[in-house]
Amino acid sequence: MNRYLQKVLDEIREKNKNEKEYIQAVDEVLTSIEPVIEKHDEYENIALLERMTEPERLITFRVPYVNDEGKTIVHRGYRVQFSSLIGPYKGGLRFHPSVNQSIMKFLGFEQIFKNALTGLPIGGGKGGSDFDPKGKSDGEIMRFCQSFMTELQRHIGQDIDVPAGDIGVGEREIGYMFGQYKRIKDTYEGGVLTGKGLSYGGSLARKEATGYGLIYFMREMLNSNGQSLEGKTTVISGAGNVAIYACQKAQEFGMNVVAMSDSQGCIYDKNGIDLDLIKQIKEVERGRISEYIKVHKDAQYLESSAIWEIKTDIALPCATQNELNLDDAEKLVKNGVIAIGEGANMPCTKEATEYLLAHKILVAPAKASNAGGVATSAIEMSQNSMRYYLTFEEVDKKLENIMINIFNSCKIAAEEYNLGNNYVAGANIAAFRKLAKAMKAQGIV
Ligand code: NDP
Ligand code: 2IT
Repeated sequence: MNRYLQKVLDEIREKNKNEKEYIQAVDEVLTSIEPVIEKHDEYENIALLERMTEPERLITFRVPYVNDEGKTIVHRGYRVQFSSLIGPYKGGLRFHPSVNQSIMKFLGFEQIFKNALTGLPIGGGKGGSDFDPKGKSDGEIMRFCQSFMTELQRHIGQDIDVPAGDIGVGEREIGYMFGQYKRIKDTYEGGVLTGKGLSYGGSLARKEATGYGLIYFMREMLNSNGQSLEGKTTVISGAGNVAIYACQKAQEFGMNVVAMSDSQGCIYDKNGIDLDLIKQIKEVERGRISEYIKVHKDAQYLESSAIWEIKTDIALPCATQNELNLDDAEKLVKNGVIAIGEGANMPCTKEATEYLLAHKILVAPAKASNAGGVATSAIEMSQNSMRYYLTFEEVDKKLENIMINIFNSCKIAAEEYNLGNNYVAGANIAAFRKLAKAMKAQGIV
């Protein structure tokens, strides 16, 4: 490996020993940009890679709240302001018990590259808390969100840092946080959060954007390789925001979605997923996906990871990081999968990705294929600044064009470096080149 690259990677592994997800994310990017580094000896002297992999700022804070029994609970809040190179820090907030510094940093790091690919003026950040919204009352969620924002507000602003949703944070949570921000700051600053409700500054199509964008990207990737989406059997892990709207667009495009999952199990319905029922269970009742088989008695309920054992043409991991491992990749390949589309962030382990690419499976990398969510967040910010709203069709069309452009950037970068249809490397190279150029231009900061 290139000496400078190796030195930086060794240092990162040493300095962040306990942060396995962060090391995994950096490792993937740095390894795949080696051909670019080889051409730029000047990067070492200006510590370009060291600066790109060190967050500008990492904030942690206490988040106390009182639960319905009157007991005080304390959680840890985070905001990683990773890079403001090409715009205000931008990225979601995750509320999940697994949240820790490593997960925050991996997500923040990935976000810099993803946001660069969108072509829009947004830097990279991420935040969240180890709070688990599951099973909590609306009152508990509101009090937690208010406490979280009471601290976070001093670090964000529509031209500084713009959070949005992620796992466990949807329109309800954004609403409570927006209300508290506005109350403390005593001003209407519409663009300080995205994913807002439509009644107070949200954008049409933001809710659908990540899932729709994933399918637009898949269409471009398949078409470019002489295939099409129509009629393809598809499995989608997760049953949250990304999974549901990926399923909706997939069905609209004539794909045959036969399985979805949540953190406890997976449903396999050969007749095609009944998405209205999934929405009712997950979006309205906030229940378990297992409820599905009470209505569709011929559908099967399996373990979550069994979703990758189902024979399918296309697999869309849309739940969480490292949910698809080498063993799963081997099963998918054995069963004839042709393409994987990452809706979640880093859902395939390093070994799984390598195996899939080695077996000529088309892989749509998360940084590129799930960028439609944050891109539409940036369109929400523009609308807030303009004080004018676009129609659903206008936003959706912009989203579609952005996804086409992102696919083309990945493809062109991969071709330029003779990487065939390795869009994983293509995405990393395309994003890195843009960031490196901006970094060189802005001096040592
Ligand atoms: P949601 O909270 O809406 O949904 C997450 C879904 O994944 C739920 O169905 C959840 O199950 C399931 N899930 C979570 N953790 C696990 C786990 N450990 N094992 C199996 N299933 C799990 O989140 P989103 O849909 O917003 O996010 C999903 C992924 O997409 C994340 O990786 C996120 O970072 C990424 N992403 C999200 C974007 C967005 O705009 N929202 C944009 C780009 C990427 P259960 O219902 O049981 O909790
Ligand atoms: O991972 C992601 O890109 C998101 N969770 C969406 C971020 C955003 O700011 O809309």
